[in-house]
Amino acid sequence: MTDDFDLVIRGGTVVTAAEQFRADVGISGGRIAAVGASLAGARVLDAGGLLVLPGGVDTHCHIEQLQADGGADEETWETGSRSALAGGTTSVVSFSTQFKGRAIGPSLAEYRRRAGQAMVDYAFHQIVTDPTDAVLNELPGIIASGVRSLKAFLTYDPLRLDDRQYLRVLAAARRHGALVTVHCENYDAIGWMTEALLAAGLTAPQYHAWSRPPVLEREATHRAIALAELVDQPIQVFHVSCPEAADEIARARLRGVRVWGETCPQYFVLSAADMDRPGFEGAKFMCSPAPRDAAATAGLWEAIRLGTLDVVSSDHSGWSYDGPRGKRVNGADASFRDIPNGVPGLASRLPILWSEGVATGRIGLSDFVRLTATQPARLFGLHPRKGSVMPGADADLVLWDPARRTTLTNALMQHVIDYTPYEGLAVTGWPVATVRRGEVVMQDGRVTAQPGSGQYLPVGPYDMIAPRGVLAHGFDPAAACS
Ligand code: DUC
Ligand code: ZN
Ligand code: ZN
Repeated sequence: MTDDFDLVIRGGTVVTAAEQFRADVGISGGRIAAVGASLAGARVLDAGGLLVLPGGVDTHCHIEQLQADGGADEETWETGSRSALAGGTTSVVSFSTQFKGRAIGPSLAEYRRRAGQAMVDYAFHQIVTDPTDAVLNELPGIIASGVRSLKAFLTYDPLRLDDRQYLRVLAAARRHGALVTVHCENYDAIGWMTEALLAAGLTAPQYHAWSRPPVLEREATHRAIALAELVDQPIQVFHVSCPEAADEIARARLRGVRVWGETCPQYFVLSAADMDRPGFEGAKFMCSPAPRDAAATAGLWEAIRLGTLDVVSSDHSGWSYDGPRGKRVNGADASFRDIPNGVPGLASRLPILWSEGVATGRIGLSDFVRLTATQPARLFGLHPRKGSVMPGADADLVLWDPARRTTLTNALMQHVIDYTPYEGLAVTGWPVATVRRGEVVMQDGRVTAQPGSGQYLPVGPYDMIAPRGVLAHGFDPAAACS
C-alpha cells in the first residue's frame, strides 16, 4: 500500500443521512478524497468500533453577539469554538445584529473581525431590527457578501418587528434571494401577561413560562407563515418548543408552503418545572420559547418523525449564573422579566440528541445525521461542502462512540459559561474525536485547534430557498414596493 492520502480514518462505520456502511475515509488537502476499502495514508486514525459521522452543523448559535450597551456575549469565538469542537460540531451559523437606527454594514464588519478568532467554520444570519429604506438598500450588498439568511424577531425588545416591518424583511429576502428565519412568539400578549403576573406578585423565574404559553407561540407561528405565504418567501421557524406550533408548520407544508421547522435539545430534556427550582436557580433554565412539559416533548418527537421539524440546533446563548453580565445582571431577586434569556448548548447538542433520540429508538442513525448536519447544511446553503461524508466535501468528521455513557458536567462543555443546565444528565453516545478540514482538532476531549483557524463560509445563491411562484391574484407586492 502506498500513502495515497494525508489522513485515513480506518475501520469505522460511515453514517450518512441515507445509509450506514463499513468504509475507510481518505482525506487529502482538507477534503474527503475517497470513501472505500483498504485506504492507506500518511497518518491513520483508528475508528474501529466507532461511527464516522459528518461534523455537526449548528445553524443557530449566539456567539460573541454585540449588546446594545456596547458589550458582547461572554461566549467568544475562541471559547464557543472550543465547546463546539468538543461536542463534535465543526460549522456554525451565528448572528450579526442590527441595532435600531443604525446601519448594518459597520456592525457586520465588527462581527467578521471578532470571528477572526474562530476555530470552527462559520457563516452569519443577519438580524434585521429596523427595516428602513436605507437598511433595505443595504441588504443586497450584505446578502451578496455571503450572509444569505435574515432573522426576524416577532417578540423581544429591542429586536422585535411589527407585522409591517416583518413584511418588508420578507419582501427584501424575496427580491435578493435570502432565507428568513423567525422567532415566533406574540410580543403584545407576552407584555400584557408579564404585567399581569408582576402585578399579582408572581415574579420568580418559573413565571417566565406562564408569561408565554404555547398558544402565543402557535399564534405567532401561524402569523409568520401566513405573511410569508402572502409574500411567497421561504422561512424557517426557529426553536419550535411545542406541538401546537409544529402543527402550524405541518398544515402549511401540506399546502405546499416553503416553511421548515427547527427544534433544540432543551425542549427534549428541560421542562417548565426546572424553572421552579429553589431560590434563583430556575434562572439557569430560562430560554425563549420556554421549556414546556412531557406531553409537549412527546409532540416534538412526533413532529420530528413526520419530518415537520427537520433541524436540531443548539440556540446556544450563554449567560453565566454568577458573572457580572449574566443571569443575575439585575440582581439575585430580579423578576423573570429582567433575567437574560438563553441556555448554553453547543457541546451538549449531539450527545443529548443521540441519547434521547437514537439510544431510545425514537430516531435512527441516519436521521441523527440528517437532523444535525445534512439538512442544516442544505437549508443554509452550505451543502455539499458541509454536512455529508462524501468525496469532494470538506473533511469535517466526528468519530462517535454510540455506547459510551457519560454524565454531563460543566467542565465537559468547555464553554466560558459557569454552568450547564444539563449538569448530572446521563447520556449515551459521545464524540471521541473531531476532524475539521482534515485536521484532528479534538481527541478524547482535548481541543488542539488554533484560534483563527476557522474559515468564513460565504453563502451564494442556492435553489432550496427559491420562492415557489404562488401569489394571490398573481400580484407580487415585493416587486412593486420596498
Ligand atoms: N431565545 C432566543 O430566541 N435567542 C437566544 C436566547 C433565547 O432564549
Ligand atoms: Zn429566537
Ligand atoms: Zn436564538
